Amino acid sequence: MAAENSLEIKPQVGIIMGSKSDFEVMKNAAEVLERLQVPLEVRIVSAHRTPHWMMEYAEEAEARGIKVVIAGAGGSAHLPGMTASETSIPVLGVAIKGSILDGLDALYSMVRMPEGAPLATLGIDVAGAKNAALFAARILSLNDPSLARRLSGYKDVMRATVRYDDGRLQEVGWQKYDPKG
Ligand code: AIR
Repeated sequence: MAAENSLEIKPQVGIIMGSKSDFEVMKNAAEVLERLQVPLEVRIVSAHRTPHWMMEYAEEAEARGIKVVIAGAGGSAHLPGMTASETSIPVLGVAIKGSILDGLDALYSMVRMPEGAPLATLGIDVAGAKNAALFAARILSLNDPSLARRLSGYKDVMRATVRYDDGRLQEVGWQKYDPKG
């Protein structure tokens, strides 16, 4: 049993979210990290519905080998900030748009952290979740040259995609161009 456990790959990034209703957005962060071969875990942790579990998660994350936490929440989004207050590892916040106020409520609650409790706020919804994953990978790549190479490959693909799109646009002309085609 012990040998089996020692072979387990420990997650380096913890993706947490306030509710299962955040999952469709936050899974984008998981997909980016998986593509970059960064070990991760995905958990539901609510600052308001399970405050003790949130504190436990934040307190224990570093000792479990987590190096960066990505925290997504909507509305009164206290999860990212409270997690950042309880741990010393970097916490990246993702504001979930939700059905009202366009996610500005969550965004403001993250960017208005008081001095002394830093929380990196990446943005709203899918772009925020993906950029949080890329940012987490950049942090980890400082001590992981092969991850740095994979990140560079990710950028190469992104650049090639834009050049391909522009090539198609020039080929067919803007009058006939169908961006979904
Ligand atoms: N939330 C959950 N616990 C505390 C907060 N702030 C957030 C979730 C979700 C929103 O409340 O992150 O974005 C709505 O949650 P639900 O479960 O009602 O869909």
